[in-house]
Amino acid sequence: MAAAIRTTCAYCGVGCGIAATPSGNAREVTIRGDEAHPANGGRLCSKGTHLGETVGLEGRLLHPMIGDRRASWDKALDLVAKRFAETIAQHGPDSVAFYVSGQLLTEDYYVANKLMKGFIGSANIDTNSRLCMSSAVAAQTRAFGEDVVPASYEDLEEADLIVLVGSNTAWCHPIVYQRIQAARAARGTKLVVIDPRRTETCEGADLHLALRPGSDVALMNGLLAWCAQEGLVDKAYLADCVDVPEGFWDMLEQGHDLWSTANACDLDPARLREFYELFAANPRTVTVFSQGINQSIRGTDQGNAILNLHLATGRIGQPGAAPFSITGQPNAMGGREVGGLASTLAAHMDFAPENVARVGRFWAAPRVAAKPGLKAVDLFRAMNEGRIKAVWIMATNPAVSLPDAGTVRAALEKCPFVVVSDVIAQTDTGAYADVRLPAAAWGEKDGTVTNSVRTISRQRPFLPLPGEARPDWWIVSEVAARMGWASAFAYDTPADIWREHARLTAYQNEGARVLNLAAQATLTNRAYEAMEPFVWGGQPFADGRFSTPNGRARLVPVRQMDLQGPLPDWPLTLNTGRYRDQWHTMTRTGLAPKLARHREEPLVEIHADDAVRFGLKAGDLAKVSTPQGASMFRVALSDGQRPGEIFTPIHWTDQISTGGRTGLLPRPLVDPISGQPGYKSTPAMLARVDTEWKGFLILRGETPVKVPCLWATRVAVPGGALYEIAGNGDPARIEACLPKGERVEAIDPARGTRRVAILVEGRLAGVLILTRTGLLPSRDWLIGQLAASDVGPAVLAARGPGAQADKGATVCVCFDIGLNQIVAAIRAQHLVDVPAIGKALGAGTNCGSCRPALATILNQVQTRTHEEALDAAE
Ligand SMILES: Nc1nc2c(c(=O)[nH]1)N[C@H]1C(S)=C(S)[C@@H](COP(=O)(O)OP(=O)(O)OC[C@H]3O[C@@H](n4cnc5c(=O)[nH]c(N)nc54)[C@H](O)[C@@H]3O)O[C@H]1N2
Ligand SMILES: Nc1nc2c(c(=O)[nH]1)N[C@H]1C(S)=C(S)[C@@H](COP(=O)(O)OP(=O)(O)OC[C@H]3O[C@@H](n4cnc5c(=O)[nH]c(N)nc54)[C@H](O)[C@@H]3O)O[C@H]1N2
Ligand code: SF4
Ligand SMILES: [Mo]
Repeated sequence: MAAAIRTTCAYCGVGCGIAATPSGNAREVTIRGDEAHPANGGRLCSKGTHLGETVGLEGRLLHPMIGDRRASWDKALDLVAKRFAETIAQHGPDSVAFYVSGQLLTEDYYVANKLMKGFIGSANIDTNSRLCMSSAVAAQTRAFGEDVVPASYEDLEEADLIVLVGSNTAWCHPIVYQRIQAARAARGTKLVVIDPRRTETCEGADLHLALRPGSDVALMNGLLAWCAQEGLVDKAYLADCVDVPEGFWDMLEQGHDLWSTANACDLDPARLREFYELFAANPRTVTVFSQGINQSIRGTDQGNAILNLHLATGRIGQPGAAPFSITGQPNAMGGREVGGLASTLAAHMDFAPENVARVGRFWAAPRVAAKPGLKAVDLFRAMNEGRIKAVWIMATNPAVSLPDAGTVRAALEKCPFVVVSDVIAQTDTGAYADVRLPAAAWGEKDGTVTNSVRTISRQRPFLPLPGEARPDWWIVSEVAARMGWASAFAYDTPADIWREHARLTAYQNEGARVLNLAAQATLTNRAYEAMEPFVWGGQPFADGRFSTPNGRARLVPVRQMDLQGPLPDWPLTLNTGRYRDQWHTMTRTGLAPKLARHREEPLVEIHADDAVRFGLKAGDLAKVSTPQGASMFRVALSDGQRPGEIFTPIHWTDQISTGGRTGLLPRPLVDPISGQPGYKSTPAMLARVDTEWKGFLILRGETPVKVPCLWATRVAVPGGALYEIAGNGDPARIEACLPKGERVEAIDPARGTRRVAILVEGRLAGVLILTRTGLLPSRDWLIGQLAASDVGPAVLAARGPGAQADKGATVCVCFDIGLNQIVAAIRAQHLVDVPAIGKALGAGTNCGSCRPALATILNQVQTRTHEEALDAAE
């Protein structure tokens, strides 16, 4: 076995260190947490743990493609350069655009930004970070004068109170959540969660405030008004370090008493008061916020409401006291550092004339963009209106992930020239590409990323580049050279780019910007190779000095906007977000059978009252519609939902389902300052979809099939794929999806049951199970038969010899433990806490991502047992 290579996780902004050991055998690799990495100290969540299952070549784009034809790199790059140059010559620099991603490395991002802003001369380069944290960027820039997150993970460990606002940390930043839980166990840190949904993050919290969606400004302003009244405002700090606009405190005097605030937020005043008192009692407060705050049409104001609170109480720049905008993607921060957003220029500089001149000098660039470019939603709108005539999309899947994705597809369809750089051959966005370029994937790419807390770490390659895949920085530099700028893009290694980026952050900085990587500017290639994770910016703002011209932070007056009530045709509000074990459009996590087990279908979660109201029950199919579009989901009842509000996941695409397409639904309304879409709140409607039959299809092998029926969703299983299906009319046509081989069947017309299996040399190649009225057998046993070598017609009974207990939905993916097993063990063995479940079953003892779920189950079983006991006593 080779030595372990230290790299960084492909997924979230926690930025965990990974030790990857290739076996030397094909693309096999053992993944472990890097014990020396400051983010995780060796821990990994379920997604990180199962990264090894996702590095195969299945589905990879391995060659440049022009249309559906394989092309040489030379041909493809020439074509891209030529079409961009022609478009610019004919229609000007603003007729072209790049749409990039927080999943690029800093070096890739730097080169793309330099090409667009310095050489093409337009700022039409925006990134999916626009959808993700641009409101936090805007809020921080307004308050601090620079986009700096003044927090560290250690702050979470030193805080006495942690407030999670609009953040499902247990699922989306699991290792941070584990660090919070460890701190709570060690020192009794209080935890408050502010989220309209009761998520697993709320499990065990001291307080969960299920506020009315969109009422966060009212809540934060109410708390600030109360702080002013109770003498909690740090007047000395304000006098020394913060500009307070005139009338700021007067604004808070009206309508911010406890009762008005509770009313605006639809909260119990007593619970709200509890929060206020926790805040008063614990000056060491960290407020973590993410998409519940950012993804709103008032996201920037919501961010500033939180920053105001921390500035006014002096809870910033001190150990254990910070506002903490936590980032989503692995390199969202690196992208912000190089300036990859259309609203910034480079290296934390904006478009002020002196910055444009400075960056122009540094790059020796002919025509640096002098004004901000189009932000993501506007960029695709401009494309739809014919104003963007050539676009290059890198490492993002906008046909799925932008709001009103149907219109985005229309725009891509209209755009005369679309280039897509991706690692995967078939994506919903790639379907619109004139040219597809094969990029190096995680495990192959080489460079740096910055996590949520400004820690820069290396991503190192441990696998060879497959096929003709190339790093993104190389692809962009080659196009730049072909457009006539070879000398400005003559990079041999990512280290060359890194040094140039570091030099730019330091160039005539003179303390104007916290981001200053001067020490990195002369790094040798060897030192770059060996780079240890390091933090830039230290403890920002510890000295009370900020990046504004006068060095003082600013309180920003923000007001709660009126919230729209339900509309007659759209009586519900749609909230959207993530599942624990899937990543965005599933191009990577979708390959891992274990990760598919946690949620096998896209669900619409609704409150029981709404189920009654719309005539739905758990397991039904339902159509969710909004003014933008409609898609189908499986109904799940959840008492964690507020009545009137429904939730769907963002992960499903056309590649893996016929429904579950959340991207079609959100409206393309954005925050007026940041341009970030309000994904968390769209007026919606719900209706049951009846089908004549339902069932599932299991197929050996990896090649996806399109199942011709109303509902079909696919997940990877060991050795093949499982499709959940439902539809109308004659189901016989579904058999076309089965492979060739020996056919065995059992058809029961009375019950409308149809079971067909295909055997090839004693092995199961495919099986179709359908029913009109009956129950469906357990999928687990049949999936297990894909590995068996002596399968006969008895397979159609769909169960093995002896009684088979149904494990229930998978909770612990590491040890494959299902809900029913856990409930049974809790009851039979009188288990009282999560460690006891771990002892009995192993569940939760590896990556720990399911521990919040185990706590929820325990709680439910215990209360139920309690209720049953009460019933019995009556
Ligand atoms: N498993 C997993 N982890 C991920 C990702 C993934 O795809 N899968 N993606 C990564 C990325 S890029 C990102 S950006 C992060 C996102 O991480 P999070 O922000 O934690 O995730 P979301 O599920 O988008 O939304 C968070 C919560 O905001 C709540 N919310 C909705 N409306 C409101 C409101 O008005 N007020 C408040 N206070 N809360 C509200 C929602 O109910 C939801 O529970 O996750 C990262 N981590
Ligand atoms: N309704 C709704 N929509 C949302 C959100 C929401 O909460 N609700 N959240 C938004 C947020 S926060 C985000 S971050 C976005 C995410 O949305 P996207 O960025 O569209 O999602 P991904 O699936 O991560 O897309 C990444 C693509 O890049 C490819 N890729 C991976 N690595 C590389 C690489 O190294 N090079 C290249 N060239 N390609 C690579 C992958 O195969 C994949 O196709 O979704 C946004 N959309
Ligand atoms: S928390 Fe999980 S997904 Fe995020 S970086 Fe760490 S291991 Fe990766
Ligand atoms: Mo994100």
